[in-house]
Amino acid sequence: MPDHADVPTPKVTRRDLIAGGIAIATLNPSDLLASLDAKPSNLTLWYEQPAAKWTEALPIGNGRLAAMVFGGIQHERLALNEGSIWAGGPRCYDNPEALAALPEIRRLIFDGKYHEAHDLTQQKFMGTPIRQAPYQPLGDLLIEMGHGDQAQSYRRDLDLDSAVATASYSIGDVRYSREVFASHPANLIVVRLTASKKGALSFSARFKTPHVASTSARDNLLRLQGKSGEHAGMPGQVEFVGLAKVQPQGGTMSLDGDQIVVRDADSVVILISAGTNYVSYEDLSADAEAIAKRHLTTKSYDALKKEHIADHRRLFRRMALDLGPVSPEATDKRIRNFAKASDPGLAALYFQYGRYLMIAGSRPGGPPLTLQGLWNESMTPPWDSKYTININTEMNYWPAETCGLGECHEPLFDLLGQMSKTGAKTAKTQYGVDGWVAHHNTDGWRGTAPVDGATWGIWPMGGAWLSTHLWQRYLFSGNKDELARHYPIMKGIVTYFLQAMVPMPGTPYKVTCPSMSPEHEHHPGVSICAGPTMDNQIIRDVFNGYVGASKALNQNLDSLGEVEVALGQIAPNQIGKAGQLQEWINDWDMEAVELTHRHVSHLYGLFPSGQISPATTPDLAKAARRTLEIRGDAGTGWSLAWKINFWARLLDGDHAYKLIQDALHPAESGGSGVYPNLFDAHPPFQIDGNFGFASGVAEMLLQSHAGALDLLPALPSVWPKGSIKGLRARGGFEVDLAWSDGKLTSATIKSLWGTEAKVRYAGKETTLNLRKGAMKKLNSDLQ
Ligand code: FUC
Repeated sequence: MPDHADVPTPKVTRRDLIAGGIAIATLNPSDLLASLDAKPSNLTLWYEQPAAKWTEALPIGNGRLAAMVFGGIQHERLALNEGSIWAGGPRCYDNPEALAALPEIRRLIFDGKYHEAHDLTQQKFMGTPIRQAPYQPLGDLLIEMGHGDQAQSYRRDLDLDSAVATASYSIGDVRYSREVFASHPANLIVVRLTASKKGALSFSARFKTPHVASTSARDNLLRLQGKSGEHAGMPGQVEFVGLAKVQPQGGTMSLDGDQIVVRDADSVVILISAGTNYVSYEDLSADAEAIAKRHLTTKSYDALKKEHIADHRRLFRRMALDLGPVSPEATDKRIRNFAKASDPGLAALYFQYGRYLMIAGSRPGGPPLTLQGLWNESMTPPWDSKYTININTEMNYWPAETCGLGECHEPLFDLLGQMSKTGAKTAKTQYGVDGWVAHHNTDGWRGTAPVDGATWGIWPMGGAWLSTHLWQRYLFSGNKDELARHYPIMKGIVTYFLQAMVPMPGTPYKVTCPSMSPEHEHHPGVSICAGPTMDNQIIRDVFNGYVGASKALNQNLDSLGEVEVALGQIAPNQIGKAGQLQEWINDWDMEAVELTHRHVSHLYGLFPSGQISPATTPDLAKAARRTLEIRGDAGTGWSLAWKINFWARLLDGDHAYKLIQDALHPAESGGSGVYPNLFDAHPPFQIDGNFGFASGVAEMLLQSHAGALDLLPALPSVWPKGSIKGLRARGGFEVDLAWSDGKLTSATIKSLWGTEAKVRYAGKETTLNLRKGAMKKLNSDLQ
């Protein structure tokens, strides 16, 4: 951003300072500069007013530290998070009484006594305590400007291409600007305040936190120190320290209680750092203070910014998406107008925002994305802002591989490694078997026992579903060393199912029991059952992935026979009396409590799995379509996002687009959709829908699960012309596509590791044999 230092006195006209909407001739010099900052791209979220609510503020993050930037004129608020602040402390949730009750629970289920099975499960099988711990905020850095609130020519924005949030405005003859970014390489949040006139910056700054904590100021350092909150009788044990180093140029600095007061400065840089004692779910031995201090660098602002932008762009610029015209309006207006105006650019922006949030929220070595990513302002957030693993955490990572952010997937693999340890205890304690298991939630302490209540918790598939990401990862990366590291986690899940599945009386099948089709009651008051369709689909993927991994790594080949036998004992997908794909092993679907239930779990086989597809299983694909018709389009944010992916896999781009429209509905007017800051609304805010959307758009433009690279498989008619660069496909391919009049004009396919690729488009097919690193450009005839 250019320095405003020598700008002549501005006479400000309030105008759209945005790409495409500026009549340059009407601008005075300061507006002109501001407009140059607003570079004409579709990678900016921007607003004409400060954020009044948290869901209007703009998120930044470095994979560990995060902030929501409000862009206030007089009162600036940075709502801060550090990714390891969990209430309570290390604990095991397993219920030692469970194992004794298991045979009776199973008997009751097989006898069709679901209510009795539910009650016994609730009494004897649920984890202790029954609720897991919430993820909690660090606190706020508050900046109180001395210049009042009456500003003109206000603008704030978040540039996705540089990952810098900016606010600027004029008061009298001074133009004030603020930049905030979260640097991954420096492990800091960096703030810079500038003014167009020397000595014009006066403000006070302090920390504030909802925790029981102390705040203080000494020399040029603000300090926040505390412990996380209590959870289920256990005092919070995560110690945290937040530091903010205030570095003014010019002016004076003094202390006032726990505040630092700056007067008449020319510019100021504030470095925000934080540390906790959290090493892992079982180890709280780190030195919070030392970590926070270590990162308070002496590097210059310009050097920090340059390093940050380079780091961010290395990931972000792997992809580009153009879906057509871009509205010049402010982002909140674009959201409000989306249903009536032609603004395909908003869908492209929202797609890129999903990628931005993944880069900001999930980096190697850091925590995996919670229900809110890294961003949470509440001590008691919705669903504890933890990991709901019966859809939400998996959805968070759906775009990681397809959208070129493979390394951002890694925190999930770390989580899996840890859960495979806690889950081994749960498997032994509650089921009396080897291997590992996790139910529908986990938290900072990597709880794996069933929690919350039997209606939601008694589902032994959370770890299994997450573990399918390990094989998928290999299909994209081809990295055998990494696969070998993940292999014991995969083997542990397989071991669990080989031992824990039981014969279902009267059938040739072995099933999970007890289980459920997530959160859906097949009869009033009961979700508990045996062998629901989703479980069978997930286990099929788990077993097949393990067989594939064993062969790729040349390990355990002589014991694969047992897995092959078990594969043959899994109940098949079935088509029910309404022509639908059956959700349960019995055809209960049309009797179920909520025909339009938000979870469409049994379509796991359609997406994310590739078990069902129009090309390979046309009858099942037709049944899946029927299921979606019965379910209807409405749903929570993540449910809408899942349905984009489903319709893309059914090759129906126009229906997928209908869900895109629903997903971009303004949440302000009620229901699911998006908040002004483009955070997804369940409601309330839940980040899974952001990532599910990005995945859905990728699936509309390229698929690679059905034995070929399928180009533009579900292009909607509203996107007749466009291009995408950098999509990734299984087998190690990078794909760039361009289309016009709704038809492919060119496809460039690069092989990242030198394997054969079958390519399909509009009924045509070709096979490419590219050497590693080689590239081939195809036309619409695939020539
Ligand atoms: C599952 C969903 C809810 C919500 C919660 C976090 O339980 O059924 O809709 O997303 O997770």
